[in-house]
Amino acid sequence: MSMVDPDPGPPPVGGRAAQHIVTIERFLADSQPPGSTGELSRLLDDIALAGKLIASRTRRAGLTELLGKAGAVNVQGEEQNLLDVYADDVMTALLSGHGRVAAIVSEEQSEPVVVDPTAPYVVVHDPLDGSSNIDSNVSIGTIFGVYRREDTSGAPSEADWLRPGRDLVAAGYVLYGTSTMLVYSAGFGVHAFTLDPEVGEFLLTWSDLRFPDEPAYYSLNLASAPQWEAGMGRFVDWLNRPDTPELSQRYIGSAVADFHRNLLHGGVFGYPGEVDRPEGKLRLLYEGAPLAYLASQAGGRGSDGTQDLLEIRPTDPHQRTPVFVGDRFLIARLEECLSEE
Ligand code: P6P
Repeated sequence: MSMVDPDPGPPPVGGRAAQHIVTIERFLADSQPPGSTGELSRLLDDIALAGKLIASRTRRAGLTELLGKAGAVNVQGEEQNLLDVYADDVMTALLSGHGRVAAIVSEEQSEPVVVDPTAPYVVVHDPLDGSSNIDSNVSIGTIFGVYRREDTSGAPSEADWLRPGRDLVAAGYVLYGTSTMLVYSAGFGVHAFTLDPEVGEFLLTWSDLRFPDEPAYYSLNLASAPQWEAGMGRFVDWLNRPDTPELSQRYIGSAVADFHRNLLHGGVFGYPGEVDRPEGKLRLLYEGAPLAYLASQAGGRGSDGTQDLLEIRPTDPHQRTPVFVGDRFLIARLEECLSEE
């Protein structure tokens, strides 16, 4: 077997570069809390396999029929890409049939899908966030969150998935970019793995990732500024003052990619509410809350502009919310700007 040299390069300011070759399966097995059944680890292994399969197709999207549109429109009213449908199908297939997942809430499914009614977990996910960028070869990602059911005696119900993000037992994303990375937390820090396509393994690249103390970026679509409330203007003005942290503006239009860059190098990502869309665009359950969970595990925060995203209990699986995730100092300043009259 060729000696895999995952050469993670220098760790970002807030992480520890891997010193040994560790697969995600081994890392999950070794980091299980005492008394664990191993079911959550195996569920996360299933998601890692789904990420490998989706990565394989995403890498070739430009060369196969998958680049096109599926011809359908999802519950969001967004035209589905073939890759959206493929990613959703793969996640459903790999999360079914093992007695681990009772129900799946997906951006691509109008209703939650009941899988194994007496199983202990519920998975919420956006199978391919940022898919509108597929044809321009921009990084896109799968975002997921895992809840442990409090009562498995009956069939899964909305009490199992309409949960605040503080109830998550794990969350993460798979980023399909220049390399494929899986970043997750199960409540004990944030850890990043890079897929080595030659051996088909996610290898530990950085452990205990934390937002650097000094942020470098802010990610806002300034073209939408005329649609924002006045407080957002005060925040952007504050960001650009000479006596505040000198940040660069980077906005990819793919939340996972923006979040990932800010996690490694410091910063904040935001999708504010707008005049004609005060609830914003991103979904609370399977986009905002998982990213806020990761942010909180990495020393940052998630907010809707007024409160911690992890405290909001959704009333609908596809509920939208303004989303701000990243550096806790920048988010505190943003909340101040939005609260000023
Ligand atoms: P806009 C991608 O469609 C997405 O859901 C997020 O990944 C991304 O941050 C946002 O929408 C981009 O939206 O309106 O700026 O193009």
